[in-house]
Formats: sequence, C-alpha cells, structure tokens
Amino acid sequence: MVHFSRICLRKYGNLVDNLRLYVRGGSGGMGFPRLGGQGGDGGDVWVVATKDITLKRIKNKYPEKRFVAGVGANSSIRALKGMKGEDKEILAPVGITVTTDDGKLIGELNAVGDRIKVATGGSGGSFHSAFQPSKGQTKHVRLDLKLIADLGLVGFPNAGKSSLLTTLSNATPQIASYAFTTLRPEIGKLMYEDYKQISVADLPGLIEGAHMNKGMGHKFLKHVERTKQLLFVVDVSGFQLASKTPFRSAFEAVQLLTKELELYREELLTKPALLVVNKMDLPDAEDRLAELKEQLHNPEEFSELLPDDMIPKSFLSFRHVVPVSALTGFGISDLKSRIRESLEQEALAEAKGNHEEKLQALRSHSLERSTPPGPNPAPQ
Ligand SMILES: Nc1nc2c(ncn2[C@@H]2O[C@H](COP(=O)(O)OP(=O)(O)OP(=O)(O)O)[C@@H](O)[C@H]2O)c(=O)[nH]1
Ligand SMILES: [Mg+2]
Repeated sequence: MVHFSRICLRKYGNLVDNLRLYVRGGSGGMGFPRLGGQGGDGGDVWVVATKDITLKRIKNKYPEKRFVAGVGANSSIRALKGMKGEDKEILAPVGITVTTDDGKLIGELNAVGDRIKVATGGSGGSFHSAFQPSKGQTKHVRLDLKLIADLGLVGFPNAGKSSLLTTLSNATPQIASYAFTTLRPEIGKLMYEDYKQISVADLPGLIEGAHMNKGMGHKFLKHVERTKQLLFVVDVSGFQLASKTPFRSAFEAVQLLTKELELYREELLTKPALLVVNKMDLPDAEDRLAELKEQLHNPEEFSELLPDDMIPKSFLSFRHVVPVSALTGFGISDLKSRIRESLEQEALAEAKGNHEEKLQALRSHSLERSTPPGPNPAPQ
C-alpha cells in the first residue's frame, strides 16, 4: 500500500557545498608569578575528516557555526603547570579544501583521519610574558567540497550519456552499445560563443540497486556528490538492462534514478536537476515524450507503475525537460542554453545568500561589541 500523503514535489536549492565557520583557539591560563608557575596553553581547533558526515549535517547541527576550543588552566599551587585547554574537533567529510576567508589554502582533507589545525590556542602565562596569558587565534575559515564538474550526467546504461557529452562538448568518450562502457568519469567542456565554459562529467552507468553497491554502485554515486547540478538522461523509448530484468519506461527510469540517489544520500536530490529526454530521432518519440510529460506532471497518479519500495519519497521537479537527439544534434543548442541558465540562476542565488550571511555576521558582531563584556570565564 502506498501512502501518497507523504509525496510532494521537491524544492531544490539547499545543497550545501561550502561552509564558512568561525573558529577560535582557547585562551591560555594565567601564570603564577610568585612561584614561577606556567598557565596551560589554550586548546586548538581542528578539522578532522570523518566518514558519514556532510557539510549540510555540520550546518544543521551547529547553526551558529562557531567552534571555540577550551581555555588553558591557570597555574596554581597544586598544579604549577596548568593543563592545556581541550581541543575542539570539527568533523568534516573527505574531499574538502580548507581555506582562509580570503581564499588562502590552509589544507585539504583527502582521507578519513586527515587533520588540519585551523586555530591555535593562546600560550599560557609564564615568566616570559610577565605571567600574562595570550588569546587564541580567531578567524573565519571556509570548507569547500571539491567539485569534479559543474554538472553530472545521471542515467541508466545505454541512455546515451557518452553520446550526449560528445555532442555537447569537445570530449571524445568511449561509446558502445553495451552497458558499462564508461568506467571512470570523463569530463567534457561545453564552450559558449562568449568563451564561457561549463564542465560536465559523464559518470559510470547507474543501475537499480546501485545504492546497495550493485554494479558500479558507490563508485558512481560518490562522483554525483561532487557536481553542482544533475543532468538526468533517459532514453525516450525506455530501457532494459538485460533480458531477465524488467523493461522500464522513461518515466519509470526517472523515478528509479531518483530513488537510487535518495537511498544513497537524500541530500543529492536537493541539487538542481534538468531532465534530458534522448533519442528523439526514434520512431514514436513524440508520442512517448508527450506521455512522459503528462506522467511527470502528475507523478503520484502514475507511481503505481513502480515497485512499492522504489517510489521516491518525493518526486523531483526538473527545472527543464529538454528533448534531444545526441545522434542528430536535435535540441542540443537548446540544452546548452538551459544548462547555462540554470547554473547562472544558482550562482546568483548563492551570491545573494553569501551576502546576506555576511551582513548578518556583521550585525551580530556590532551587537556583541556594543554590549559591555561580562567577567572572564573561569578557567577549568
Ligand atoms: N537512435 C539514437 N541512438 C542513440 C542516441 N544517443 C545514443 N544512442 C545510442 O545508444 C547507445 C548507447 O549510447 P552511449 O552514449 O554509449 O550510452 P551511455 O549512457 O553512455 O551508456 P553507458 O556508458 O553504458 O552507461 C549507442 O549505441 C548509441 O549510439 C540518439 O540520440 N539516438
Ligand atoms: Mg557511456
């Protein structure tokens, strides 16, 4: 039994592929002048690469995006050398570059366990500093997901992704009429008359069950994460992987692709998506396209065509549905314009978001400065 009430059209636009964080090392502890005691150093702030985390989860978990390490302990009669303050670890995904606010590279996280220090704690007070501690470093850092291309082609084998990339760009991917000809992402560049370039990654064939690591499974899906937008590609006349697997219409293919992405990582579906309906040169293509459009318009009604467990939680709403033929070139220039339009729309929205975020930070900063400082927190 399917519950349609939980099905709604998905809004896109809240994909998080970069984050700006406030980080502060802990202050050092006070020295002990009479006995020459040395305060503990403040803790440091680290970014640490971890499995199963995304930038979006960091953002949701820490909406203030502030990471402050612990203060160093004061030197005392019982402990002349104060304890170091506690380090703060920001758990982040692999495949991230960490930069300063003005774009200088601090480091990269390329494997689980990689660590980058982003703010150093202040030194504890000692003889050399007249027993006065120093403050920890304070700054903004940016975490950026390393992208492989602006767009990623998402489609079942044989949909015509490689052919499409060739027609769209100057790439010459391997093309053959059997599944899994694409073994690693091939990047093509779309050139525009004003020299604008957009990169598109052809990703290895996705199949049903990829989220469970069937076929090229995760190898494929992990690349999808590293593109800004998705270009779904379906064969207008449907698709059958092998004689013993069921035939899937273009509509079913769209929903199954959506479900595979959802099961792997739901967040992927927050990326803006365009749908390319390929092979429009085939007989009956126009009728099939009309049917597909009607189904996409009212997906709930047609979802019973799918196995129950393959109905997406919510249906993707595509920014554009573009019929093309990679073979004849029909619709290709229209597709190129749509792609550019969609990326520019997103870049504008992002710039606006960043601007607002900075304004808000400025406002709360001036608010902080106008309230009188309270007593210093007691060192732990
Ligand atoms: N009639 C027609 N055939 C096409 C079109 N585009 C691709 N094909 C054919 O469809 C088959 C599959 O094309 P590919 O480009 O290799 O498909 P793919 O999606 O890259 O497939 P995988 O790499 O296996 O995932 C080839 O035989 C192409 O010649 C088209 O627009 N019209
Ligand atoms: Mg291919």
